[in-house]
Amino acid sequence: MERTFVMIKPDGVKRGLIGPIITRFEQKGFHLAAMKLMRIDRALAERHYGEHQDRPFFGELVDFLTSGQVCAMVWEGQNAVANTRAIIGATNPVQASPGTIRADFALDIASNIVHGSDSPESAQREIALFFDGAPALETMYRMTGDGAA
Ligand code: YYY
Ligand code: MG
Repeated sequence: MERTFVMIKPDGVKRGLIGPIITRFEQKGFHLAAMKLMRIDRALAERHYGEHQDRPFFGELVDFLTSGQVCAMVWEGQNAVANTRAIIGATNPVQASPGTIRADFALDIASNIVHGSDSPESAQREIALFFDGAPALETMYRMTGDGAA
């Protein structure tokens, strides 16, 4: 059993797409282990996307991620990291296959609705960043609305 970190970005939350996105992971057979609606600060956004800090789009990426609430989630199941990335689709929605979240819900690479960890190591790092350590093994639904806009 593997765990991965998925985050619905501010565009997905604002457009009311939390439900349809969660449905896709549930339909595939994954188990929602943790969920938190939250507003993140620049420090957390910068740490989360630390690998991209030298890329030209980094500043805009951090602006975007801190522009509204995000829905942070932990999903678990077989090959959760790779399977989740497949459901999410290619980074650029133009290249994403029909039926993936990014192909079906997004137009632009900068606002591509959802994030998914790219490896088990990234998943572990990101879960720790967003959930203050690994969530309890039992299902934990926590809708806090921290710092709601
Ligand atoms: O893992 P994934 O989200 O598919 O792509 P990354 O290469 O890790 O980039 C993270 C994030 O950065 C991407 O989801 C959108 C944004 N981005 C961008 O705005 N412009 C690019 N040319 C590449 C990525
Ligand atoms: Mg990535």
